[in-house]
Amino acid sequence: MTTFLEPPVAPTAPRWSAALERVLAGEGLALAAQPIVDVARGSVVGYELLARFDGPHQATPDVWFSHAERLGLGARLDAIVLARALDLRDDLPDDTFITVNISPLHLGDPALAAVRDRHRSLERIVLELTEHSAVDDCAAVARLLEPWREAGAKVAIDDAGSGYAGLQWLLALSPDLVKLDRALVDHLDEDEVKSALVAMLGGFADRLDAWVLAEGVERLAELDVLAHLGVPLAQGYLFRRPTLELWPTIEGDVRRHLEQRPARAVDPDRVGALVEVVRTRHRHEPPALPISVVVDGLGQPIALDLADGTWDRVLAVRPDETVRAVLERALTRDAHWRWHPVVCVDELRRVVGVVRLERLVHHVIGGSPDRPTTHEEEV
Ligand code: G
Ligand code: MN
Repeated sequence: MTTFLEPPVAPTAPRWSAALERVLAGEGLALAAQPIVDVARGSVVGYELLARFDGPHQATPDVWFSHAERLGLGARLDAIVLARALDLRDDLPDDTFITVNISPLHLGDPALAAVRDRHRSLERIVLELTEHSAVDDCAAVARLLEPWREAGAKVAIDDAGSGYAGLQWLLALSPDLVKLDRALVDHLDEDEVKSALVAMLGGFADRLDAWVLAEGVERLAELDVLAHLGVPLAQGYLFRRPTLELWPTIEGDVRRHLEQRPARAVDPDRVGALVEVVRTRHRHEPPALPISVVVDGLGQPIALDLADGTWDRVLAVRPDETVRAVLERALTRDAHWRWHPVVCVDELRRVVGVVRLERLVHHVIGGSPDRPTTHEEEV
């Protein structure tokens, strides 16, 4: 695939410097949004925000960004896009996030740091690290990310599996989200090598505790293979093209296709069968008795709120882990919290419920504790 990242040097070259200064002053820049879809549920869980320019010349966003870079304005351009994204966050639908593209080379730039420091928290913001030239020093990028992570931002590696974002990046940056390059997704239903690579990257992401997002999904056949491989998130023209409309929903026929897939059966030997639904609450809300889970803006667990008013750490488990394996993990915890419930989370690490230790023990020794009725039953 050829992209024209090099600025054209025709004698009629538009006055990029003036055009960019206008954008940096806040004019002629708009953010388009493209939905990010939870493959298992068919719901929108987030939006990638993409810069769109209306300037004196018909140039694609890539060309704008490369001219900005050439003129030393790249970080300021990333900064104004991020600032706009943060303004839009106030109207973001519940339990969704936004992703913004940022060059890793700009993370330490004062223009970007200023935007970061103007906000109390960067919760619900995912920084997509996009780089079209090889960045050798992954460790330096990881250090630059620290203040962003401390402020609550999550990190995505864009174009994973392409030549630029290899396994080394994933290891060094330990991202929250791995965005599979479009080229890997394109016709993967007809290409065993691509689907094997996606499965491999999925396994790798699991180890890093990251979620995988497949980009550039254009065909239902691709979506079905991705779902079969357990890829939790997807994005692409199939669902919706980027649009200036906030906040875009997905095409009705694709949503129906996702909703009509049969629900997975509950295996009695997996912890999913022992989950009890409990109240979740945000940090500032009052506790709910006897137990509740404190969650962040994405519904991911921060702490377990115990009946005696104390908070504790969370041991997060997935519904498809075996009861025995979870019990073993739970019992390796320090004595003070060994017997506390574990928190069951879905593919996006959102709270599904809790599992009490006594239920796990009962199951393993063959007793029959009261069966919860809150889990998904096969229909
Ligand atoms: O690398 P990054 O993911 O940031 O690229 C985003 C670009 O990809 C946007 O300009 C968007 O318009 C484009 N895009 C989004 N979905 C699709 C798709 O399904 N197919 C193709 N070819 N391009 C897409
Ligand atoms: Mn991107």
